[in-house]
Amino acid sequence: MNAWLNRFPLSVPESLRTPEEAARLELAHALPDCSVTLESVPAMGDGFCLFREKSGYRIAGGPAGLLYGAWRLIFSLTACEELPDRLESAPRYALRMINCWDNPDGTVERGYSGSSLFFRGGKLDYNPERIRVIARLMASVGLNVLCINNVNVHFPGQLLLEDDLPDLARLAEIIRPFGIRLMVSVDYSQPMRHGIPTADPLDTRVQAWWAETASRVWRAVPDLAGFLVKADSEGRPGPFTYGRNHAEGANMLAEAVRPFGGVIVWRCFVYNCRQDWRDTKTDRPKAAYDHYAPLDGQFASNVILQVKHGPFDFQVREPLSPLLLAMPKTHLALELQLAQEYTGHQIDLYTMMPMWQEIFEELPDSAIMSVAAVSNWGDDANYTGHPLAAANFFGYGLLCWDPHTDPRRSTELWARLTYGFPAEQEKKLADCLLSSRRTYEKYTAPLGIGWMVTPHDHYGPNPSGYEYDLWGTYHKASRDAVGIDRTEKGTGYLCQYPEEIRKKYEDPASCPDLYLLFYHRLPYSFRMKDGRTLVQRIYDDHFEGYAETEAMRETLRSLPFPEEDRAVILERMDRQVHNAREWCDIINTFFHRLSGIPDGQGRTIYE
Ligand code: GCW
Repeated sequence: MNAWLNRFPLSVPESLRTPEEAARLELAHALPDCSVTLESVPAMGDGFCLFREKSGYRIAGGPAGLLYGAWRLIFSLTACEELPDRLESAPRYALRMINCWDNPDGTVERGYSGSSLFFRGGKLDYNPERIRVIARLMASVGLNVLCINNVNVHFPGQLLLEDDLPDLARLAEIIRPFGIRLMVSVDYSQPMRHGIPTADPLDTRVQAWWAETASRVWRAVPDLAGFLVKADSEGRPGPFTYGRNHAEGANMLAEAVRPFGGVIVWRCFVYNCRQDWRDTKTDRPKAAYDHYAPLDGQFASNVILQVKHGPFDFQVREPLSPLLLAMPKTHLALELQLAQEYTGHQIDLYTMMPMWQEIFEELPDSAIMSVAAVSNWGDDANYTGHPLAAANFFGYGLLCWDPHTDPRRSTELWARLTYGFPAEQEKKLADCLLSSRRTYEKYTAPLGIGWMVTPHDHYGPNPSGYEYDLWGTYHKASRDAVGIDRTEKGTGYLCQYPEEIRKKYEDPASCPDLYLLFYHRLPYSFRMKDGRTLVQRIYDDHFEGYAETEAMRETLRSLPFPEEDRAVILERMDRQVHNAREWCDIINTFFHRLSGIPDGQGRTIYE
C-alpha cells in the first residue's frame, strides 16, 4: 500500500541515477500511451514549464524540475484536470523539508504509524524498497529535503557522523535520483565525545572539530543539505551553558559547513520548561521572540532559524508565532507538524490544510524562505497509520510549492488519486476531511486555550493535567474565570506583534471567538458576540463536536473504500467517537463544577 501512489506501482531499478531518469521512468509507467518530451534547462532549477503540443506534451525544466513537471502531468491527466497550453511553475520555498523524529532504536518520537522506516537496533537498518516509496511520495509533491533522525539526539544517534557515515552515504544514494537531499540532526555537544572538554562555540578546539567533521561528512555525502539543531531546549545541550547566545552558537556550525554549501537549520523552540505555575511573570508563548528577535541580523547567511507556527507547541489552535514577523534580516523556516501529537494521534481524523491556510493568510509572503514539517510516517503498511492522514502529507507538499494552494483542491486531488470515487462520493469524503479540524477543535480544548490533554502522551482529555506542572502551559481556570490575559495589561505577549495584529485581538469584545481564551481571562458569564455566555459556548461546542463525530462516522461508513483501508478507517473512527464522547463529558463536567452554571439546554453533564 503506497498511499496515493497505489495507482502508479513501480519497481525502481537500482541503476537509477538522476531525477531526469526518474522522470522518464515515472512517465513511461504512469502514462504509457502519452508522448512526452523532456528538455533539460539547468537554469530552471526546481521549476518547470509544461507545454501541451499537437502530438503530446513537452516539459522543460531544471534537473529536479523535470521530475516535478512529470508528476504534475501524471496527476493532472489521472485526475482529469484541465491543463493550459503552457503551464509554468516553480516552488515558492527553497527547502521543502520533512523532519523525522526517528530514534536509532527504531522508535519514533510522537510517531503514530509504527516503527522507524530508517533505524533499528541502534543503527541505520531499512528496506530500500520502502525508502524508494517514501522518496517517490516526496518527489511527487515537490518535497526536497529529508532529515531522518530525531532532533533529540541521544546516543548512539551521534554515530551517524562517525561509524555509521558509510551507511548514511548509501541512504543518500537511494533518495538522490528523486531530487531529495538528506539532512541530519546533530548533538550540539558532540565534540565532547572526542576528548574536548567543552562545546563552547568560541573555543578553537570545538571549531576545529566541527570543521574537520563537516569535511569528512560532506566527503561521504557531497549533497548533504545540512545539520538540524535543537539546542538549549527541553534539556538538550547548547551554547547557553557557556554564556554564548544562539547567534554565536549557530554561526560556529555555519562556518564549519559553509565550504560545502551546507546550511544549519537551528530550531527556535527554546523556553523555560522548569517553570513554577505560581510565577505569573513568565509566559511561555513569549519565549521564542524574547530569545531570538533581538538577534535579527546577527546570523550567518547559511543559518536558517526554524520557528514553530504557533508560540506554544502545535496545539489545535494557536495564533501565528510573533517571531515569524520579527526577523526580516534572517532566513526563517516555518515548522509544521504532520505527526498528530496533539491532534488525535492519527486515530482521530484531523485534516490540516484549513489550519495551514489560516497560517499562510497571516504570514506575509516575504517572511519565510523555507518550510519544514515533522513527519507522520512509520513502517505501517500504509505509512501514515490512518489511511486518511496521507492527505496531510500530500497537502503539505502542495503547500510548500504554493502556499496559496486551496485546501479543497489539494484534498480533492488527493482523494481522486487515492480512491478515484465518483464525484458525489469524492465530495463527501473531501467535506468530511475539510471539516475534521473544526470538529476536533470543538470537542477538545475550548476557544484557543489548548493543553487540556493527558500529560506526556497527549491523547485524551485531562483538563488539569498540565496545570500545576513545570511546562508553562496553564489555563488558570478558577470558580469564576478562565484564561490568561496576554494583552499589555497582562503578560504583554500581544505587544510582540505589529500594531494591526495587536488591535485585532486586544479587546475581548472584538477578539475572534476561537482565540478568546488564548488572549484573555474572562468570567464564565462573559457575553459572546452571539449573545451566549462563555460557559454556554463551551458546553455547546463540546456537544456539537461529539455529534459531528458521529455524523462523520456515518459518512465514512457509506463510502466504498477498498477493504484494507475501510477496516482501518472504521476501526479508528469508532475510537474517535469514543474519544470525542470522553472529551465532551470531561470538559463539560470540569467547567460545570467550577462555574456551577447549568447547561441552558438541560443536556446531561455528569457531576
Ligand atoms: O513539545 C515537544 C514534544 C517533543 C518534541 C519537542 C520539540 C522532539 O512533545 O516530543 O521533541 O516538542 O519540538 O522539540
